[in-house]
Amino acid sequence: MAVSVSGQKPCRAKLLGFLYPMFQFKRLSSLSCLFVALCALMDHSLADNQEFLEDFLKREYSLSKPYRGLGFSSSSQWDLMGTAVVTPDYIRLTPDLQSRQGAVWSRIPFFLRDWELKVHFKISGQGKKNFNGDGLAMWLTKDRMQNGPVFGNMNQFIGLGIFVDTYPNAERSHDRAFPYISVMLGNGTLLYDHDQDGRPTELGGCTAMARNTVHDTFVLVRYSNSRLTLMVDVDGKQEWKQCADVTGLRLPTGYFFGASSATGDLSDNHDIISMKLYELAIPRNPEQQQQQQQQQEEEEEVTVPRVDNMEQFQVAVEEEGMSTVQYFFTLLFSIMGLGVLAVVGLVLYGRWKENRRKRFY
Ligand SMILES: *[C@@H]1O[C@H](CO)[C@@H](O)[C@H](O)[C@H]1NC(C)=O
Ligand SMILES: [Ca+2]
Repeated sequence: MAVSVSGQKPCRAKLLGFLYPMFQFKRLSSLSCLFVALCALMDHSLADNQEFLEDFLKREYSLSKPYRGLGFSSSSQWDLMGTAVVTPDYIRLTPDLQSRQGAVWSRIPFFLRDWELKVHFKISGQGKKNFNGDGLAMWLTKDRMQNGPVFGNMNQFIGLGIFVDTYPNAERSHDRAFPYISVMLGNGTLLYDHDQDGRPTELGGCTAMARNTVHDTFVLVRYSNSRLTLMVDVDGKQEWKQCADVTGLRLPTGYFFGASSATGDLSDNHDIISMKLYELAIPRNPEQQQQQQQQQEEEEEVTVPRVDNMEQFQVAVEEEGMSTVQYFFTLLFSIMGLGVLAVVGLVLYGRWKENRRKRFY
């Protein structure tokens, strides 16, 4: 059951744990190709490995077919909310209809420190491109089961939000293509701004053509040692592409996983097929272990989510905006400047000609 989805790409999901230092390379694709090839060669040893690694799947924090008891059984570890419904093959957060909000939330507070969340989702609808919305979000937050304007969850949330934004609200849509996936860390006062598609609070993101695809679409969130990496697999090539990488991100424990979605004037079907939480076993030597312990003690004090080098991101976002505006004005003034020069040139030329004519008389 739970194996069915991860079974399609067993080697990559497992090997990612050992690929960690390689994430900095953008050319992850070629690496994963290599590993897929290696996996094929080592099929047998992997079969042994599989059981061992399956232990790291934390079923209590995972959501996969068949969604037994979900939404009505008291023994279920997840709750449904709003328009969310369970079918044999997916959890539909919203149907392709206007003004709907739906969500699914874990009931159990989450305390693991090194983890990886793999979300299999599907966004589909009748609307033409950019006439659909609004997208879906995945959460690890202090509060659960709240209604609100941020993809069907409350604003000023506390914790992590990963947004698959399918509609460009801001006029400046030319600077990025949609759907756009982004990361935000809420601290209770920060506001997600829909009108700007969350640009001011975004810690990182990427374009991901994850709507109306024939193949499966996945997002992978990895959190370990205060580093959050976001990867996507939406091209049907069975490889992860890096989408965001945030260091110095402090996230308190005891939060809840969830996924939510909302439609407005524009709509889509927003489906969750699975959310699988893996505990990461990070190999550490004793020195690192001590360091880790120290770090953990420090982290006990983290009660509000924060990013150590927050300013860096804010500047980056502004700079990006400025440069576009600057570019526009530079171009505008250049054209205007050339126009003025041309007029001045013509006037001067005219006078010069007139003077010459006068001289000849
Ligand atoms: C949340 O972050 C913003 C921006 O970094 C900061 O101005 C604000 O004081 C923070 N709020 C809390 C409750 O820490
Ligand atoms: Ca949007």
